[in-house]
Amino acid sequence: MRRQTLFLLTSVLVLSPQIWAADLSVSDAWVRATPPGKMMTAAYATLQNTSNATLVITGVTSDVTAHTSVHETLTNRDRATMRPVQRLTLNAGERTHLAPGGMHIMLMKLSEPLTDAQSVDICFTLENNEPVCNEFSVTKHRASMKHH
Ligand SMILES: [Cu+2]
Repeated sequence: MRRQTLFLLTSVLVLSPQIWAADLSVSDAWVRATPPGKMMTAAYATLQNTSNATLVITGVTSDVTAHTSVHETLTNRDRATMRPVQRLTLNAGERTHLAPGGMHIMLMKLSEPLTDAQSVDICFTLENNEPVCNEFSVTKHRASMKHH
């Protein structure tokens, strides 16, 4: 990183404490192991905005595929379809669940299957904030997850 860039970053930190104080807490983070023959899967977690300001998630990235996005599930006449969520807004203190059948993180075009005991790094891109990254455990069944 160049000296000028570092100086700019430092200035932003000093001048905008209200923006940088915003925080996203990610818990119960897990990824479903890929079913046989499938090179896609979904990740789930509980998200909480632990700050006093509104947080907006504008994207999501992972270390296993460039094709990572937040999806919501819509049910229309008994047919479930998924569509990307461009902006996920969490009000101060608000908690939301990414869970099977609802909102989830979609991991597509994987280059290798994901199996039990692996983990995936997933980062949430936040508006006006640094990304928040978390380790997601790969598991076949949610029940086998260890709570900590
Ligand atoms: Cu999806």
